[in-house]
Order: sequence, then structure tokens, then C-alpha cells
Amino acid sequence: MFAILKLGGSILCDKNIPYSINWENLENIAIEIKEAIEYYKSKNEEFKLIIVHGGGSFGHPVAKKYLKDGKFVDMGKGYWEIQKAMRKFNNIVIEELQNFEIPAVSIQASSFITFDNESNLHFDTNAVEKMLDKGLIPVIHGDIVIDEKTDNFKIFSGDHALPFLSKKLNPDLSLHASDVDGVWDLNFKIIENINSKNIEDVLKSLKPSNKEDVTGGMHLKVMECYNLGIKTIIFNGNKKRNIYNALLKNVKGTLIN
Ligand code: IP8
Repeated sequence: MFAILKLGGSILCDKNIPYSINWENLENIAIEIKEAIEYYKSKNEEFKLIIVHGGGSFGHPVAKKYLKDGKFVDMGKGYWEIQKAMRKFNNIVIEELQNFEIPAVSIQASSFITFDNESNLHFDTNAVEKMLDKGLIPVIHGDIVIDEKTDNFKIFSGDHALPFLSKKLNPDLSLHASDVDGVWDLNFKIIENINSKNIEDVLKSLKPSNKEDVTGGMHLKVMECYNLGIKTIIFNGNKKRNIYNALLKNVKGTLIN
């Protein structure tokens, strides 16, 4: 089994309080990931995992300070300030995983990833792949990167990372743990499947992201996966056992395919 799991910042933090960690969720998530690792071990089945996490109340409020009319300004300071906020957050996440003997190792996008002239990600995954082969669990986080197309900067969202890595590395499971049960339709019912037949309707129900967010919320999540043709499930990572169940291919949510 090879899974890529994105942990939304909203399930790891309280997005309204800068630099806040939801310790209860973080601990539960670490426990459930450890249990999934043990499950596959008990079945003698190989288990490879990449974890991606978002910016939460670390990256978003800091990035927002440097955004003026859609452009990043004063980035001599902004680049390292955003990077530093995300490094702090990533350290906390990784340390908690390591507390449960999960071999989590950090991958920091701002050090080597860019968006190129065509808005494609320039992301060499060789080290990530070799880490997986060695039984390590790379943990990649949302970050600030250089955007060659606009000659400015851009947020590398976890919602870019998950579909990009899924397209490139072809996992068995591509999982979006968010703070809702899936994608709602206009009547607040969860849409079970998103595909070419209903994408136009779905787009009508996708709200813009929370105002504290500098990235695209549910719209970015759905469209990045849909456009790249990645089969992904969006589910509620706040609910106990959902992370474990998702890693065992057994969770309810919205399936994009
Ligand atoms: O929460 C955003 O990542 P996301 C990263 O996955 C920063 O969109 C630095 C705001």
C-alpha cells in the first residue's frame, strides 16, 4: 500500500488563533497513523506513506501580511518570515509523529521548489522517492516559493502538493483530510462523487475560501485533483478513527474521479 495523505491546516490548528495547535487532534492523528503502520506490518504488507500538511494558523496569517492586491511585497523579509512560521509548524507536527516512533522527515518546499513559466511545479521528487524506499515518511508542507511566471512569489499549497505527487508517484490512495465531511451541494448534502458529469454543478456550490486563508479552500482542493485526473477522497479528519480508516481504504467522503 502506498498512500499520500494531506492533513488540512484546519484540523491541526485553530485557524482563528495565530500559532495555535489543536494538540488533541494532532495526537490522535499521530496515534491513528501509527496504528495504520502497525496494521500493514501485521499483514506483512509494505506500507509507504507521504504526509502533506497545510499552513494552518502559522503560514496563512504571516503570508497575508505580505500580500497586497494579489502580489507579495517586501519579500526580503516576507520570504524568511513565512518560511520560519512554516518551519515552526512543521517541527511541531514532525516531533509529535516522531514521539510515536513514526519515521517522519521534513521536506521544505521553499528551499528547492518553484512554479515555472507555465505555472507548472518544478519539484524534483528523487529524494522523496528514495526516502520512501528506505522506509522513511516524508512530511511536506505548504510554503512560500518563487513564481517564475509572474516574477513574484506564490504559495505552494498542500493542495498543490497532493495532486502533483499523486500524478507523479501514482499512489494507491490519495487522501484529503479536511474539517468537513466532504464537498457539500447547494442543499448542504455531501456529494458522493465528483466527475465529468457533475463538475459544472459542483463548481456552483464551491464557496471561496475562509477569509483568513491565502490559498483557495475547497475550490483549489477539488479543481487541482479534478484537472490532473487524480482519484482522491476528501473526508473529515476531525472525526476520530477517520484517519486510520482512510489509510485502510475505508472512509466516507467525496470521491473525485
Ligand atoms: O494551507 C498554505 O498551505 P495550504 C501554506 O495547504 C502557507 O493551502 C505558507 C500559507
